[in-house]
Amino acid sequence: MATWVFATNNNHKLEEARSILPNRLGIVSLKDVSFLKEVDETSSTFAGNAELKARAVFEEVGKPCFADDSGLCVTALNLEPGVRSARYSSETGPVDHLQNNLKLLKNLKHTDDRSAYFITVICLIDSEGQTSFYEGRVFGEISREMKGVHGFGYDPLFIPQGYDQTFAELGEGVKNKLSHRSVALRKMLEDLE
Ligand code: ITT
Repeated sequence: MATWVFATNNNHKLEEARSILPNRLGIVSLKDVSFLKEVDETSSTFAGNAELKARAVFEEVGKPCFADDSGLCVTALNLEPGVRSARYSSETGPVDHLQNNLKLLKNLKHTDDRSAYFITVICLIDSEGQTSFYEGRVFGEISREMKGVHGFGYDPLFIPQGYDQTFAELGEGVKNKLSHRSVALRKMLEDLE
């Protein structure tokens, strides 16, 4: 059976992909292929960073793979934190999701426009080294306080359109139906089949 390496160090992303994609795709992790390097995300675009991550793994491991770069874009903040979502509260320190959420709440404190979207761009590299890109978005609003325990990142603050609870309250069943990542992964799956 063919296997696809999901080039991510984020175990939540890996779990989401494994529950959205069929088992027959044989998704393996970076750990499974002993890829231990950190890839610097130096591009100013989601597609550019997704390609950097996928390319680094393809070149070292030689197996078909895909990577996603994702983030939260908030209308009232000129679409920030965007590509800097992981390191919003500190460019240099370790990723701190709590501090990121607190910074976002602070920056939106006096703002009534709470609209935002999550975006994912996947870069897939096939066994011949050909790249393809798939994008997914989910629109919603930023809550006035953090709520819920599921998911990761900004999930405690993101209320998807049509719901009145955050992704972190709604849990993985709902998130995996609606999310930016699930939209992009389903486009990728359609293309592969
Ligand atoms: P890899 O690069 O190893 O895949 P990462 O967590 O560093 O893992 P990104 O560079 O794509 O991933 O950064 C994504 C950041 O955007 C992440 O740290 C969160 O802050 C936010 N984010 C992305 N997808 C999210 C989601 O589904 N739920 C909540 N926050 C998300």
